[in-house]
Amino acid sequence: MKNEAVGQFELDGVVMDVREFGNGHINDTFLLTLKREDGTGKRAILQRMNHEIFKKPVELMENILNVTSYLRERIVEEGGDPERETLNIYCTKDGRPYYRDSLGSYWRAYHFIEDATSYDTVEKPEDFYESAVAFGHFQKLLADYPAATLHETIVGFHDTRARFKRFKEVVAEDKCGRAKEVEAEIRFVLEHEETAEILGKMQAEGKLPLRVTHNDTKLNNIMIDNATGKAICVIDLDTVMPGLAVNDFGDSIRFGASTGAEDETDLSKISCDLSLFELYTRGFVEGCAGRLTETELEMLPMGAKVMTFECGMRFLTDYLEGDVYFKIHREKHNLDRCRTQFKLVQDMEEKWEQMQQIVKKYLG
Ligand code: ADP
Ligand code: GN1
Ligand code: MG
Repeated sequence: MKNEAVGQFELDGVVMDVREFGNGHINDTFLLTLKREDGTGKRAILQRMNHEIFKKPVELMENILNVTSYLRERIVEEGGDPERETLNIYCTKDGRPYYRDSLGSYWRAYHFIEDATSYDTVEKPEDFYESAVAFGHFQKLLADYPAATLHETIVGFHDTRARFKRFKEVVAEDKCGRAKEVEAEIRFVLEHEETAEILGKMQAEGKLPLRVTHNDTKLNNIMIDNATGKAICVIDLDTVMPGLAVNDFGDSIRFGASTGAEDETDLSKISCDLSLFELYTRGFVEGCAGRLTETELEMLPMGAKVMTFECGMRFLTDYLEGDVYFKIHREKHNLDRCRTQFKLVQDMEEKWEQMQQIVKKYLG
């Protein structure tokens, strides 16, 4: 259906080529090559939003339009370049930020951010540091955004307690008959009930403030400028909604401070690299520019552990449910992903004291 969608957007030229692009687990992303009237080339991104996951794509696009317009103003105030430092939407020929095709799928198009790369692994520690500054800065830029006006694009997205409860239901149902083979992993989840509880509890008690957060702070959701090495743009804004700063921090650590890929099958390659942890902590605290409370700072290691645990639990839930949420590229892919996350949690537990010591350096 991409061919139907391509023709609907008010693009900067004639579409010459359409091909699949990127390594996201959720949306279908395509790269469009365009030819402008003056004969020069241009590129654009076309995405089919996953409306099984994002149930209200129209509200989602309203969030993105509002957040990117707001960011645009802040970026201009800071003297930045809003064409490259935030996502820019192409509207359809009838002026909407999305197109609904004849099968009911929703599509959107973005300006392509040229001369920048999104990395799937930390190739250079500096990139990870830069991504930390950018995610922290993103939070700072949105600090005064009226959070209550944002739609919750996935209800309870990082409500780890609710996910824990759902996990137990999925195990009890065991609709694909897979529970038997993953008894050890199930036990690991059940032994971590406290980890599932802690941040929600602190939030309910008013110890952690609700902020506008990104909620999917993987390294590949940042564009890094090829020439300067600076992280210029935070992308994948589908999950921007009220959340916890420690979770934004934690999700980055989960992905970027791991010594192996998210789906590595050799678990001996998986651990939490403390020098990357420290580098990210430094960058994130700098980017947030004094906005984090003392309790938030103290809870950064917990954010890392909870996000890693939650993600592992989500992969395992999806495995037990028959791989209905995350895109998989091989059999047991979600199980492999789950195992790396639990290995990381274990490793963080062993390094807990050191993680606390690192964060202490940035307190006060
Ligand atoms: P998903 O939710 O599936 O992860 P993303 O929005 O993160 O989807 O897009 C997937 C990939 O496409 C990104 O990791 C990035 O490489 C690329 N991408 C997305 N938007 C842009 C853009 N505006 N310019 C350049 N590349 C982009
Ligand atoms: C998904 O969309 P993507 O690939 O950036 C997921 C994240 C997970 C991540 C695990 C909307 O992120 O929550 O942490 O996969 N996004 C959604 O790699 O569920
Ligand atoms: Mg992404």
